[in-house]
Amino acid sequence: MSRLVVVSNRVASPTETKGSAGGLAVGVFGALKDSGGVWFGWSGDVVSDSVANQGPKLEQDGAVTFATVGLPKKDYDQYYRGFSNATLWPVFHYRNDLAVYDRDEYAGYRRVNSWLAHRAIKLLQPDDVIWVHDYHLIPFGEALRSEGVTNRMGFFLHIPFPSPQILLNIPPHEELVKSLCCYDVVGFQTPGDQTAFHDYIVRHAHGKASPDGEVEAFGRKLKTGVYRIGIFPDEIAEQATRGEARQDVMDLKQSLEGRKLIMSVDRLDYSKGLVERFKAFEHFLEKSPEWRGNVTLVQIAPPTRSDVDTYQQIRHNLEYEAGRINGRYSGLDYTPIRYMNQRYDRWKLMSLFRESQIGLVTPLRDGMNLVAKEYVAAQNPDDPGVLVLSQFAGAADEMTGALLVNPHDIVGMSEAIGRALSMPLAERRERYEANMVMLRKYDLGVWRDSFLADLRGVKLNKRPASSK
Ligand code: ADQ
Repeated sequence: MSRLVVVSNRVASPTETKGSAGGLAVGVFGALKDSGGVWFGWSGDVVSDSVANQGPKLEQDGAVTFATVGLPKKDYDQYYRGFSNATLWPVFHYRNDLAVYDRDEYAGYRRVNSWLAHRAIKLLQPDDVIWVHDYHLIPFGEALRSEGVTNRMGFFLHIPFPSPQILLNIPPHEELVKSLCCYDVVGFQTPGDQTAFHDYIVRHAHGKASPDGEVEAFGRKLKTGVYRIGIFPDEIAEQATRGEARQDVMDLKQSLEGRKLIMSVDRLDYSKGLVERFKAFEHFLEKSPEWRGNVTLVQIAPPTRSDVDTYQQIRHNLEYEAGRINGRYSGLDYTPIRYMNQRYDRWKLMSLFRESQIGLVTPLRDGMNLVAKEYVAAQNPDDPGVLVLSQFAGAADEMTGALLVNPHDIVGMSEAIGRALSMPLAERRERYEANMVMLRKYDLGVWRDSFLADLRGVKLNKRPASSK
C-alpha cells in the first residue's frame, strides 16, 4: 500500500495520538500507522522568519513522521487569524454579519499555503497519497499541482459548505472553488454540504455535477462524497466508566446534592449557540418554578482564537449572561449555571456526560459536532441521559434518537429541556439505542477508510490543472 501524507493546519503531537486527544487525532494516526507516512502542518508556534525557514521539525514514531513548521507573525495574522478565521470560518457558518474581508489577508492566506506546499514537497515520494484537511488549506493542493505534483490528493472539509448565495459574499469565491477542484476527491460531512458545492459548480462555475459525486469544472474531473466523521464509541464508553470513581467526578456529584445535571461542552465559539442556550435555560427556570434549585447547567467552554475580535465579544456576552441569570435564580446553596473556561481531560468530560441527565448541544451551525456523539456513547445503557441537539449540527442527520431543536427558538429549546428531564426510562433507552446503532454504523474508522478507499480508487486526471 502506498504511503499516506496527512496535511492539517495543526499536527497532533506523538503523545496526543496515544489517546489523550480528541478522536480525530487518534483516527488519522491509525491510518498513518497502517500505511506508514507523514503528518505535516503548523506546529502552533509563532516564530521568527529565520526559524520558520529552517525547514520542518521532524519527529519519528514507528513508521510515522511528524513534520511541523512554525509561522512568522505576519503569516499567522494574515493566514490564520485573518482570512481563515475572520473570513472563511464565519461565512462557512452562515455568519456574514461577523465576516471581514481584507485583500492583503487573502493574499497572505494563499502565500502561506504555497509556502507550506513548498516545505511539504521535499517530504513527498512519487506514489504517496495526500490527504489535506479543512478550510485553512483549500489552496494547498493547487499549490502542489502548480509545482508539478501529480499524486493522488484528497481534501476533507470539517465545517459546513455554505449555499452559493452565502459563499458569493467572499470576493474570491471562484478562486477558492477552483482550488478545491484541483483535488481528486473532495469530502463533506453531510449531503447538504455536498449539494451546496454541486450547486455552485453548476450555477456559478458552468460545470457539471452528478448526484453520484462526479464533478467536472475548471478543466478537471473530481469526485465528491459524503463522509460523516464519527467516534469510536467503545473507547468513549471505556473512558466514561474509567472516570466514574475518580475524585473530581465524585466531588461534583456530591456538590449537586441530588440535583439533575445538564452538560454542555464546546469550544468558546459564536457558532456553538451558547448565548441562546443560556437564554433557553433561563426561560425554562422562569416557566418551571418547580425545577428552580433542582437542576444545574454545567457549561464547559475553553476559549479559542481569543485574538480574533468576535471571539472576545462572545466571551464578554457569555460572562454577562451567566452572571445575569445566576443573579436572578441563585440561592445561598444553588447556582443554576456553572460556567467554566478550562480544558478537561477526556476521561473526566466523558464521565461527567455519564453522570448527567441531558446533553445540551445546540450550535447555530456545525459541520458535524463530535460532542453530541461522545455524549451518547458515554451514557449508561441501563439509565441513559437524553441528547438535545440542534437541527443545524451535521450530527442531526444521524442522531435519530435525539430531541431535535431549532437553536433560534428559545421557547422550543426550553420545552425540550423540560421534556428530556421528565422522559420515562423506556423512551430514553429506545432513543439511546437508536443513536448507538448510527454511532456504530458510522464510526471514525468507517469515515477514514471510506475516504481513503475512494481516494486510492479514483481515476486520475491525465494532466495537472494549470495554476492560472
Ligand atoms: P469543533 O468545532 O472543535 O470541530 P467538535 O466536533 O464538537 O467541534 O469537536 C470538539 C472536540 O473537542 C470534541 O472531541 C470535544 O470532546 C473536545 N473538547 C471540547 N471542549 C473540551 C474541553 N473543555 N476539554 C477537553 N476537550 C474538549 C470541527 C468542526 C465540527 C466537526 C469537527 C470534526 O467545527 O463540526 O465535528 O471539526 O470534523
